[in-house]
Amino acid sequence: MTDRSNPVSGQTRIWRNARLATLAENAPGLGIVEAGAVAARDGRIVFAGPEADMPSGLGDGPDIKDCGGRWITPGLIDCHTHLVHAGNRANEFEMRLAGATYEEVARAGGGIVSSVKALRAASEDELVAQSLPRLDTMIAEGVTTIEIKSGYGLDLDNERKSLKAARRMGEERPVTVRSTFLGAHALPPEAAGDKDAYIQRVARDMLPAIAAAGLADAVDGFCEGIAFSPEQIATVFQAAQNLGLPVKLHADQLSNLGGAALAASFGALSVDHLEYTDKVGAIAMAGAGSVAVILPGAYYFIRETKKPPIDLFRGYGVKMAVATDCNPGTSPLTSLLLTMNMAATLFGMTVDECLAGVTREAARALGLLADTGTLEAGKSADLAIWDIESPAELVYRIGFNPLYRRVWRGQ
Ligand code: DI6
Ligand code: FE
Repeated sequence: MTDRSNPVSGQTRIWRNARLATLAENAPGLGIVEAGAVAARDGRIVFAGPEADMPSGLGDGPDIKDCGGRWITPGLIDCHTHLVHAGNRANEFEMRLAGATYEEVARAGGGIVSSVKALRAASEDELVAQSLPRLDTMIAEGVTTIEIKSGYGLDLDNERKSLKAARRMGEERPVTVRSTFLGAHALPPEAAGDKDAYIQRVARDMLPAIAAAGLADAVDGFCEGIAFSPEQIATVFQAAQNLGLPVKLHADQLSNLGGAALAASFGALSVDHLEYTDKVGAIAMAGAGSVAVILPGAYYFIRETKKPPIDLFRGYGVKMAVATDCNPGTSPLTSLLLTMNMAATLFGMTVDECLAGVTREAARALGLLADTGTLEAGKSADLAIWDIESPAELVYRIGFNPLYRRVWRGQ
C-alpha cells in the first residue's frame, strides 16, 4: 500500500483533486478543505489547502498525483502500544472466558509476568520477526507514526533488547517509531515481592543506562494495585526528570490511586486508560496540558464496565487521543480504525474527536505535534489517502479498510 516511488531530492510532489481533513488546530472541526491539494518537498509539506490557492512555481516538473476526489487525512498515529512482545496469551483469554478476572489471572502468576518469560526467552531478532506482522497490519491502515513501549523485559538486558527491537521496527519499515521505557510495568519474579527495591533498580540503574544508550524517548509506568503505587511511580518520574526525559502514565485503569494527578504534577505528556479518573485528576491534567489517551480496546477486552469520564475531559478542555494499547494481555488489537469505532460506540466520542485522537492529539501525546499529526506546511509529509465519501466512514465501518495510499515523509 505504501507508495514507495522515490521522488528526486528537491522535486516537489503534489497530491491534487482531493478533499482534505487537515486537522489543523485553528480550523473548526476537521479542518475540511474541498477541492484541495497537498504539496511536499524533501519529505515536508510545503502547501496544504485549496488547490486554487496553491502557489505556482512549486518546483520544476513536479510529480503530480490526481487523487480523484478521494480524502486525505494526516497519517494515523498510534500513541500507545506494547507492540513488541513475544508469544501470546490466548490461554488466559480462555481462562477469563471461563470466569476468571484479569486481576485473578495476574495474581495467579499469569498476566504480564507470563509475557515477561516469553520475551526473555526470545532473541532480539525473534522479537522483531514476531512483531513486524503486527506493525504491517497497522501500516496497511495508514499508520505513519507509532509509539512502542518496553515493559516485558523488567531487567536491564531484556528492557534494552525490547527497546532495540522497537527501534529496529522503524528501520525495517517506513514508519516513525517513538520508544518508551516502561520498566515500572510489573514486578519481575526475581524481585521476590519487593516492589520498593525493584523501583530503586529501575530509577537508579536501568533508567540511566537506557537513557545513556539513547533508547527511550519517554518514560512510562503502571500505577495500580497490581502494579506500583503513586509514591513508587514518583521515584521513577523523578529520575526521568533528572535525565530530561518526558513522562506518561498508565493510570486509573482498574481503580483510582490518584495516578492522573501524580502524572500531571510531573507535566506528563499523556495519562492513559483513565476509566476511574475523577474530577481532581481531570483538573490536574487540564492544568498540566497532559493528553488523555483513551484505550477502548482494553476496556472492551477485559469487559470493564466503568467508562472513562469523557464528559469531564471535554468540560475541562483536556485533549483526548485514542490508541490501540496493542498488547498480549488486555488489548490484542492492531486496528486503529476499529479502535476509533470502539471509542465512538462504547464511550460516545464524536467522529471529530476520534479522528483528532489518532492524528493531532496522538501527536501531542508523543510530543511530536510540531512535526506531524496535521496537514500543515512545515510538517512531515505523512498522509493517508482514503477511498471514502466522508470522514465519518473511517469511524463507522467495522473490519473494513478503505486506505488507498499511505505516504510517509513524502514517499
Ligand atoms: N495496562 C494494560 O492494559 C497493559 N499494561 C498495562 O499497564 C496490560 C499488559 C498485559 O497484560 O500484558
Ligand atoms: Fe498499555
